Amino acid sequence: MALVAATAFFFLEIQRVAPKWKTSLTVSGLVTMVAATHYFYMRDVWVATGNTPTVFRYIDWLITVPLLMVEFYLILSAITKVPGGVFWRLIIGTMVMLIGGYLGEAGYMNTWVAFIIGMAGWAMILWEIFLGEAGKINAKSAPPSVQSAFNLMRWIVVLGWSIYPIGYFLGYLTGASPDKSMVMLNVVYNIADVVNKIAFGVIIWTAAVSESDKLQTTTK
Ligand SMILES: *C/C=C(C)/C=C/C=C(C)/C=C/C1=C(C)CCCC1(C)C
Repeated sequence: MALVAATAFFFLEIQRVAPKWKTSLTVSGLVTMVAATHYFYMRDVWVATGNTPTVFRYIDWLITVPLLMVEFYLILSAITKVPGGVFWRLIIGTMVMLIGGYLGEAGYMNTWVAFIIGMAGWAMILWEIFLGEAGKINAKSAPPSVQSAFNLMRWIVVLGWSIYPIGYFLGYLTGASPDKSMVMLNVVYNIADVVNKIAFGVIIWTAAVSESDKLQTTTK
């Protein structure tokens, strides 16, 4: 329900911000909308069968995580020209991370090997936003409000996202009984999704509103 409410909020706020920020808010609303829809599917699977809805969770992530990565690209593009390589490196890192995780969770690969592949994908993303070109463009060209948004967003990708590998670890790698560990896994993933999708969008909304207000006062 929080994801549904966040969707309404982001979509309604689109009309309040300057044109070059509208796409960022649209994408934030799409992320929470796609996730809310998948949570309805996931709830049905869980209630009807008691099984972990792994397939729906990964379909959701395969759509929403690339969209979150697009946000990094968009907020930098709102202020300067950004090479396409930034976008592709973020997407490739995302795919390695999620495909690795899925192969482990769905039982197609040893859970430890899959975990390590997933961690490598996440490391690629972190490298790009901290030390790679995206991080450099932010440090060089972004105004203070965008820099602080970019900075908060990348800490979400470090701290907020670290909840997922912890969930995976608790779900598959502790040796606990599947019944208990699957409840843990789902609770942890659910909390992580709320934080990482809604808080991430709110940070972008803050930068968009403050940059738009600035434009308004300078043109008056
Ligand atoms: C909205 C959904 C989001 C932000 C999902 C993010 C998912 C991850 C950061 C998953 C990470 C994983 C690893 C780093 C290791 C392997 C297992 C995963 C896929 C859970």
